[in-house]
Amino acid sequence: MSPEYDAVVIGAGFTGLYALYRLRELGMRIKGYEAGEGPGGTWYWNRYPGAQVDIESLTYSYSFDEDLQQEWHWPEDFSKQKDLEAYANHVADRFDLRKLIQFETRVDRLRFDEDEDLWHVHTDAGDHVTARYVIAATGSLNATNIPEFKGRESFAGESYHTAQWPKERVEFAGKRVGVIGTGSSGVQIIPEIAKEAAHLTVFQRTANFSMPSRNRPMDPEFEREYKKNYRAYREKAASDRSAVVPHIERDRSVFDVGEEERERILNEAWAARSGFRFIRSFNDVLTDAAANEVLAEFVRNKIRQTVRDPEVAELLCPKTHPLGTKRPLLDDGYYETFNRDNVELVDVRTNPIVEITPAGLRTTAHEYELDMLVYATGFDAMTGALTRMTVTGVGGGDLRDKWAHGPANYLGLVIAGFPNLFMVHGPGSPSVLAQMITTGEWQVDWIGDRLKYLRDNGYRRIEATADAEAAWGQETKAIADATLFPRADSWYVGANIPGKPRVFMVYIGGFPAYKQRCDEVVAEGYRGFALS
Ligand code: NA7
Repeated sequence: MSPEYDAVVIGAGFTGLYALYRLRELGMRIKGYEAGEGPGGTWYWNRYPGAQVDIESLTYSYSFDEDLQQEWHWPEDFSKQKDLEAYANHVADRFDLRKLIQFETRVDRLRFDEDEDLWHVHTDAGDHVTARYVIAATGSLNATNIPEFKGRESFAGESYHTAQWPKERVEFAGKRVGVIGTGSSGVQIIPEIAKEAAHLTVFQRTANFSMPSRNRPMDPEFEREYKKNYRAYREKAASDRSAVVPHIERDRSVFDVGEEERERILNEAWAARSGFRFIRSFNDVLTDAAANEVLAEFVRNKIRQTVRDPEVAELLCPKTHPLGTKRPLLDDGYYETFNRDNVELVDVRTNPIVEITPAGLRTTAHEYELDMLVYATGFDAMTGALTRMTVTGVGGGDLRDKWAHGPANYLGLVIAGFPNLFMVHGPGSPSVLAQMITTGEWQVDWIGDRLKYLRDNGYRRIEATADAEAAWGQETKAIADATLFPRADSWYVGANIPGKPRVFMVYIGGFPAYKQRCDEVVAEGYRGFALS
């Protein structure tokens, strides 16, 4: 039996779009499925007020087409959701990708046919197609997490999750709004709601480290210069561990410099508008707890200088995890928001949320009456998009069972027992700890090269060996264990989802090392893969 498609691409976010482009270039018969009504993935779904990217758009954008990067104009340094969504639509049209994608269709079941070496792909719209390969461009932060609070359904007011925000304008004026969550989404939406709502109550379980983005309209001179040297900037990003430019990198410890010099360096890094850059102002921030604490205290002092009420300021000071071991945030006036009379901060670490009531929310200390509840409660990160589908591999193996103790994988790209299935930004890849458009392009190119090789050499099945997978798991764990990352209860380790196995899910050896590892494997005759 010959499959209908050479490949199905799941997801039309930025990597899914590029995967469609690239595989079509290779002359493949392809089909894309996308749950949203349009392309953009993260930037389609997260349309809450204040949503914007925290890496400069001249970097956080496609590099595969020179005309595209020269012609596209980003209005601000850090693009708003609507501009990123417009860009995704532009790319879909410009490269004629839309016709390859079936929108408003969610892939809900994948089954590998061992006799025919192909995937059966089923959707919630009742489609059933076959494809030799499946590319899961399903995103790292796609499966939304709404905690199972008692009484959640009983709430009489409006409620929204930030990543399922309606397309229609949501009215905050005159309302008592509660926001649960103070991660990236929380710190972006909170200042926006505060400007309009009658009253805003912020329910904070964990204070986070956030830096000012100082977002501003694109400077035409800067844009010209950047575009003139785009190739060099892209090369720099490709050789950077987080795939970002420009960056500050100093090969010295926090303790190698005197206090004055350290303060100067940190202030300079603080102004650099990037958590990645701030952390890398010294070389031991993520490996030495004492060094980390110096930077953490620097940030806490910024918070104390900004927030007028000392008790509120102290509550906003992160003390539960080392700086950088949860995503460092960028904000536009987050801390200043707590100087407003209509904003209240509630500590739900000390007094946890007990239940949602028809009238609002009750903690162990108090009941809060609310007209609207906003869940900025994040995602079942890295694995949720795949484990929410039913994925059946060889011998009837279910991916959920396979990943019950952690997301075993090889190179963050493939999973033993699930042949011909490739992940982009999967667990075990640099994923969310690097700039995801550039790393996504690279992973898609790598996958494309493999598919071409398989086709040109008459193979129709590729799979990771169990040994290679186990070794990759040990390698990624060893890299993480040499850092402070595993100490934090972050979504990088699945700590935000009750019952999720605690495994550090990101490859943090850096993007250049990651590329080298993936390329070495190929150069060594597809080490760790079985081809047939
Ligand atoms: P995050 O970063 O996972 O933030 C979710 C927030 O919701 C975080 O403050 C959580 O507190 C809070 N949360 C989650 N569950 C609960 C419960 N049960 N009670 C109280 N508070 C809760 O998601 P975001 O959408 O903000 O950002 C995701 C990523 O997008 C971001 O890191 C960037 O990479 C882009 P916790 O910290 O778990 O105590």
